[in-house]
Amino acid sequence: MTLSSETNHPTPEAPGLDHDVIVIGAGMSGLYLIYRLRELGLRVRVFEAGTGVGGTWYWNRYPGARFDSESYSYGYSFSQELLDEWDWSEHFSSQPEIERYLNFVADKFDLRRDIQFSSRVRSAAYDGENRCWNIVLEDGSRHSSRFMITALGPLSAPTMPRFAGVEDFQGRSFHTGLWPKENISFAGKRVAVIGTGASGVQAIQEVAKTAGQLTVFQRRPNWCTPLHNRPIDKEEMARIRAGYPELFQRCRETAACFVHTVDPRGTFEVTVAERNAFWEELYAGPGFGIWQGNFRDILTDPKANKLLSDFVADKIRGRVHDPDIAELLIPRDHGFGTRRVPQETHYYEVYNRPNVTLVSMLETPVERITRTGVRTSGADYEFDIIIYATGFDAVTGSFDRIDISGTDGRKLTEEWKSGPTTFVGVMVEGFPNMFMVMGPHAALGNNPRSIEYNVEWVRDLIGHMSGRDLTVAAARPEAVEEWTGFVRQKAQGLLSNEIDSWMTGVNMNVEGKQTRTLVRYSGTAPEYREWCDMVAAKGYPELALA
Ligand code: N01
Repeated sequence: MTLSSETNHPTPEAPGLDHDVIVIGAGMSGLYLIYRLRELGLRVRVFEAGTGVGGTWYWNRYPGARFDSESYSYGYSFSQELLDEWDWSEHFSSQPEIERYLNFVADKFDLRRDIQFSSRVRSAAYDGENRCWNIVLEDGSRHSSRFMITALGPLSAPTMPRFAGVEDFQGRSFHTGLWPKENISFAGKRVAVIGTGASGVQAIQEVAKTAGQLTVFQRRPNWCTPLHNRPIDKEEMARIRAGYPELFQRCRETAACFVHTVDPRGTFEVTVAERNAFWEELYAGPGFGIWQGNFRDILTDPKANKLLSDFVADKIRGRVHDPDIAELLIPRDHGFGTRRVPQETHYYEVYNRPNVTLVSMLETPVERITRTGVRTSGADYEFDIIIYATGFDAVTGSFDRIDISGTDGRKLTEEWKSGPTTFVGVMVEGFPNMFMVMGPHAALGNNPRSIEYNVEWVRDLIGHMSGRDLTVAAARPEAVEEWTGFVRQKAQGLLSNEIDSWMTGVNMNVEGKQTRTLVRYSGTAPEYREWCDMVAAKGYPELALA
């Protein structure tokens, strides 16, 4: 056991290994891991596929990309200095500002020296004899470490639709999640957007402003509600800064770490007038209030959910001039909030513009992409630019894209074939010394709040091992079973778990992901933390430590 000169903390011996910890990904999780693991005096190496930090906020630089969480609730909370130094310019900041923020963090804490950019991990294999992970990058280089931590992000494996002819298109085409750094002009161009999830909605409302002609290809519509973004001036920022302790405390108490608090009343416990007044207030309020701060039963009681859906449907009808288009934009296959609610700014009004056309792929499916555009069962369309806002192979997809093998060569993709099983979303049985931040079955939501918790939990576990000369941590099968059972139990009764979406592991564009699986933990974040805190307090009996 050696002592780190910087911190006087013991470090786990890793003779002959290149690093103590290899982290995959330099997004919000990876950056914070460097900061916290350095406290243990560990030699950390982060491999990042991109050329810069930011993860999601590095790749998703499509027009209109911005926060759907209040900016100040999304930043890191761990450093008072950082909170004091950084000013947010909008309640829901845009991608360029978020990327600037994450670069500011990387510079402030000198994190870059532990990151190797343009380095995509191809494979990772556990070596039981030497108690280490062997990692191979796309360039063929090999790297070993005692621990491997995945900081891949739940939405980082973009997926293209399985349309014939995608390669044939002679114009320019982009996926929202792989947007280039160069400025793309839409002025006077014929532009298609395929997909109307949160990314598509943000892109559509922005592209419509300048495109010569914008054609939106929508399969299943989503329930979108107004973001109500506005700038933050110096005085308001000072008030926000003064309120940070209360803000982060509130985020610790809410189910999904957002600032919005569920109303304890039931939908049918109030009068019709009270209910409608409350919903009007929420619809006029910022962010996810109408989703995360509504009556307690709107996401569990089908009748309550139907009433709210009808309320939002009427809002859509009131905003779209052409009644036929309005009806096309109203979801029929799922209730409000049972899929992720896209946040919008004049999105529905886009369809009142003369330069915008909506094509329902439910009525006229896309048959193929052609050299000049898109062919549906109804017509041929010509485009200069096609934007694929077709989403991600979520949660487990980024793991599937790396060849990860554990004890006895067990493949992670095989283990998770019919859905992931984990221990507290951080460990997988048969994959010792591999820890996941924001992996399947961790508490998703307002992610940075969960990232900070997850990272600190992993840091504490490694610290616990270091202090006791332990070099292997493996999740016990019975602990995985118990946690997975809890995840299953918490999924019961939530309407969103009865709907196909990335949140239920469905992606029609990915082989083997056509049926719903339990990829997500649906309990509350406080319950999640209570469980994890207990594990740590008891000294990790759920793990085999050696
Ligand atoms: O992806 P999505 P996203 N043929 O999967 C359509 C986060 N996010 O990138 O619904 C035809 O939601 C698909 O149609 P359908 C957020 O958590 C956050 O928009 O399957 N259509 C759908 O309309 C979000 O939930 C922020 O019928 C096809 C769309 O493409 C998550 O990322 C911003 C198709 C995909 O929607 C994912 O959002 C943006 C096909 N073959 C995103 N394949 C912020 O916080 C796909 N589609 C700001």
